[in-house]
Parts: sequence; structure tokens; C-alpha cells
Amino acid sequence: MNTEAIELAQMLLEGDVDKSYAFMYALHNKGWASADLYQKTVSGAMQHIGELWERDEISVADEHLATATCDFMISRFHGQVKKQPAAQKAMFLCVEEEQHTLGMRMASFLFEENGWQTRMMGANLPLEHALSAAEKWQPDVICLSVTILYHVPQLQAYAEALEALPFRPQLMVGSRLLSMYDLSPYCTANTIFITDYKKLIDWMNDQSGRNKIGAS
Ligand code: B12
Repeated sequence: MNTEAIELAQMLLEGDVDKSYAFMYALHNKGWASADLYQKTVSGAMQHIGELWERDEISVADEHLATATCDFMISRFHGQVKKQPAAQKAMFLCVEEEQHTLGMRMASFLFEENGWQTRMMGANLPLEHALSAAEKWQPDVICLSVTILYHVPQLQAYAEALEALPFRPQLMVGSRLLSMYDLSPYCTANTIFITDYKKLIDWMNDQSGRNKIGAS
């Protein structure tokens, strides 16, 4: 865990949106890319907070305050970051019952920075509603997030039904579980799995390279 993550965790636990935002913005001004800030600093801070919670060194209320502060802070940070004009569309959702949204939210911010229009559908979206929202908006990519192991079997129905939509969206799954488990048996053959934000940026760069080749 790097020192920036530990420092940020302390600010989040104090519920200090201004201080944590100023801290992130100062790192950004020193040249840290958003993907590194989100991966090493914010994810690291939330992981550290999870460990404190597991060891009973902080309460559930402390952890909730830190999470809410983090959510506000990253939204404020994202508001200040330069974005490229949007050319493609990506939709984000958590499978039913899944409440962990921060990882997916930062992924959506990185999509926006890199020239994508996004729709963040948030936590716990039942499949029938995911399907009707996707049919209406027709995103190029549909991103699913799952954190809790016993929610994983639900991925199968989501992946199969969403990929079968007539406009054939690309499916992407992001999850902390990917570092421990192979989730491919629960998804379609074309599903892309993303473990961290560096890999997401690599995938997006690859896509824009392909689009340029296709357009020329
Ligand atoms: C904050 C938090 C919560 C909050 C979430 C609020 C919110 N709005 O997100 C609340 C309080 C709701 C919560 C509830 C619970 N939680 Co919780 N939670 C956490 C905590 C502390 C931080 C999670 C977080 O935001 N991490 C930071 C983000 C950035 O990381 P991430 O989600 O892993 O995302 C990364 C990748 O997976 C990827 N990614 C994720 N999604 C996507 C999507 C796309 C498209 C892409 C490209 C990438 C991507 O991007 C990130 C890159 O680093 C973790 C501890 C930890 N180690 O993570 C526990 C943790 C995940 N929770 C845990 C548990 C057990 C629970 C509860 C069951 C507790 C309970 N008894 O009620 C409930 C379950 C709720 C539910 N039904 O989903 C366990 C899970 C253990 C396990 N084996 O599955 C953890 C690991 C804590 C622990 N050590 O025990 N939790």
C-alpha cells in the first residue's frame, strides 16, 4: 500500500471532502494520470479502509462515511478533468443485489475522459430493467460490475441476454474477484474482463486505434 493511499484513507475516514479533493488535485497537478490516481490512491485507500473494518479497528459507520466521502470527492475531481469529445456510448450497472459501485464509477469516469458518453445505472439493477434501458439507449459497450462472490452466478443470465440484444453490444466485466477466480464460465465467449484501470486504458487505446484504421 503506498503512502498516498494511507493518507487519503485518513481524510476519507474524517469525512473531509475538501481536503481529500485538494489532495487528489495536487497529485493530478504533479502529473499523476487519472487511471493511476484511481488505481493506486483511491482503490488503495478503500482497500485499506476495508482491512481496518475487517480488523474491527473502525466501525461500520466510519466505513460508510469514508465511502460516501469518496463518492463525492471522485465526482468533484472528475468534474475538473479534461474530457475528449464523446464518440461512443458505454452503459454501467451492477447485477441484482450488488451494492459495490465505486470501482465501476471510476471506470465510467475514465471512459468519459477518453471520449465516451456514459450512463451510470448504479447498484442492483434487475436484468429486465437493464435490458429495456439498453434497448432504448443502444450503447456500444455494456459494463457489468460484481464484487460479492455469491452474486457471480447472476452474471450468466445478464451476459447472455444483454449480448443477444439486436444491436449486439460488447460486454465488459470488471471485478476484484478476477484476481482470484476465472469468471469466464459465467459469461459469453466475447466478454472482456478488466482487472484494473491500466488495462482499461490499454483497451480503450486499442479501440481508438482500430476506429482510426477503420475510418481511413
Ligand atoms: C465500500 C465497501 C462497501 C460499501 C459499498 C458502497 C458503494 N457505493 O460502493 C457497502 C457498505 C455498501 C458494502 C456492503 C457490503 N460489503 Co463491502 N466493501 C467495501 C470496501 C471497504 C471497499 C470497496 C471499494 O469501493 N473498493 C474500491 C474499488 C475501486 O475497488 P473494486 O470495487 O475492487 O474495483 C476495482 C476492480 O474490481 C475494478 N472494477 C470494479 N468494477 C468495475 C467495472 C468496470 C467496468 C471496470 C472496467 C472495472 C471495475 O476497478 C477497480 C480497480 O481497482 C471493500 C473492501 C475492499 N477490499 O475492496 C468491502 C468488501 C468488498 N465488502 C465486503 C462485504 C462482505 C460486504 C457485505 C456483505 C457486508 C455485510 N455484511 O453487509 C455487504 C454486501 C453488500 C452487497 N449486497 O453488495 C467484502 C467482500 C468479501 C467477499 N469475499 O466477497 C469486502 C472485500 C470487505 C472485506 N474485506 O471483508 N461494502
